[in-house]
Amino acid sequence: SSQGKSAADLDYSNSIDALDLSYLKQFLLGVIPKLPVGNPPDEPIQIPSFQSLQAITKLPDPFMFKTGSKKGTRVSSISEWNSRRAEISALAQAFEYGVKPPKPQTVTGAFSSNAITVTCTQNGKTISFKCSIQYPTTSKTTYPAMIGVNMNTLNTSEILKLGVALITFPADEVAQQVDGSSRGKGKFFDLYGSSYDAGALIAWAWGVDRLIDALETTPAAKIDPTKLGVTGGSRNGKGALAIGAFDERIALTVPQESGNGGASGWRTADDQKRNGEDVQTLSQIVGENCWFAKSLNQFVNNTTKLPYDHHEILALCAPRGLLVIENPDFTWLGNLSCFNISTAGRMVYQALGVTDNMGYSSIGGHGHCQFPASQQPELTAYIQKFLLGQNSNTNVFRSDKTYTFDKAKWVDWTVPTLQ
Ligand code: MCU
Repeated sequence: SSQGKSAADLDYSNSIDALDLSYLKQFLLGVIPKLPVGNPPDEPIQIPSFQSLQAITKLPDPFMFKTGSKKGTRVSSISEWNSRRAEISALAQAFEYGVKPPKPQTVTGAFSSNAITVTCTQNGKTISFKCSIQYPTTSKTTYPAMIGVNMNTLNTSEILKLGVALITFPADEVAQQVDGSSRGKGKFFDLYGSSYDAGALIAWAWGVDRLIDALETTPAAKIDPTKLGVTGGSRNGKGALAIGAFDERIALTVPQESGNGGASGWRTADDQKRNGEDVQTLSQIVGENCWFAKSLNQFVNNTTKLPYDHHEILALCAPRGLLVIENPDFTWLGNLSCFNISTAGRMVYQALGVTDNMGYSSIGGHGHCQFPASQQPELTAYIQKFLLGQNSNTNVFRSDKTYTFDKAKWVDWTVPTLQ
C-alpha cells in the first residue's frame, strides 16, 4: 500500500552534498542562475490516503501545497518551491512510480575497456551492471556525457562531435519491461525483492543514481559527474524523464517521443480519448506493461483523483535543463496532450525566472524516434548550455502542427514570480 509513507521513506537526502556542489560549480561558471535546489522538505510529507483525494479536473496548481501545514496555500518564494517540489516528488513516487530507494550500503565503480561496472551491495545481496562508454575523439581530462536509457536514439555522432561522451545504461537488465509479466524482474528486484512495488521507470532512476555514485568515485572513467544528461526514446523516453525528474544530479533531461507516461498528461490524454482520438491513457498503460508501480492502478477511471499531473513531473526538473522532443505523426503519443503539459510545465520554469531552461519541440515527417536533422540545432544548444557551460539560445518552443493551449479549460491558477 502507498498510504502512510512519510518522507523518511523517500529519497531526498542521499545526493544533497554532491548536488549542492554541482550547482555551485555551474553557478560559478555562470551556466545557471542562483537557485537553491535539493532542500529536504522542512517537514515530513504525509501521503494522503487514496480515499481522501478530491477530484481535480483541470491541471492541478503546481504552486499549491497539497499536504502538511501549508496545505491549500501557494508557493511564494524559491525556497518554498523547493519544499513543494519535494512534495510533488513524494506524491508521484507514492501514487505512480514507486518509491526510489536511497543509496545502498555500498556502491563501487570499476573501469575497464571503455565500460564502467557498477556494483551495489545491500543487506548481503550484491548486483552489478555494466555501462559502456563511447568517448569523443578530442582528448580531454574529463568529459561531459549523455546517458542513453537502453540506447540513444538522438544523433550520436553529432553529440560526440560536440565533445560529449555517450554512456549506455542497460535499463532492461536493471528492471525488465517486456510486458506486464515482467513486473518484479531484473537486478533492482534481486536487491530489493520481487514484490517491492516499483515500476521499471523508478527502478531505472535508481540505477542511474548508482551509476552517478560510481562515476563520482571512478576517475579512470574520465566522466564529469556534474555534467550529465539523460535521454531515451519512446518507453525509454518515459524512463529518461523519470530519471531526470527524480535525480538532481542530472543537468539535462531529453525525453524523445515519450508520449503518455512521459511528456503527456494523464488528464489531457483522457480528454483526447474522450474526443475520439486513439491516444494512450492511464487506464490502458497500467495493463500494457510494468512501467509504473501497482499503486497507479487505483487511478484507472479515476485520473482526476491524482493530486498532480505530468506538467509537475516536468517541473521536477526545474531549474535544470529539459528539452521535450515529440512527434505529431503518431496519434498514440497524444501530441496535443504533450503540448498542453509542456506549456503548463514551462510555467514553473517561468516562475523561477528560467523559462529558457525548458524547451519543447514537436516535429514530424520521420519515423518513430528517427531524430530529424531539423531538431539538431536546438538539441545542440541545450547540450552547449547544460553540459558544456557555453552560452547558447535555448529559447525553444515550437511545433510543426498548430496547437492552441486552452487556458480556460486547463488552468485556474496564476504564475507567481518567485525570488
Ligand atoms: C511511446 O512509448 C511506447 C508506448 O507507450 C507503448 O504503448 C508502445 O507499445 O510502445 C511505445 C514504445 O516504446 O515504442 C518503442
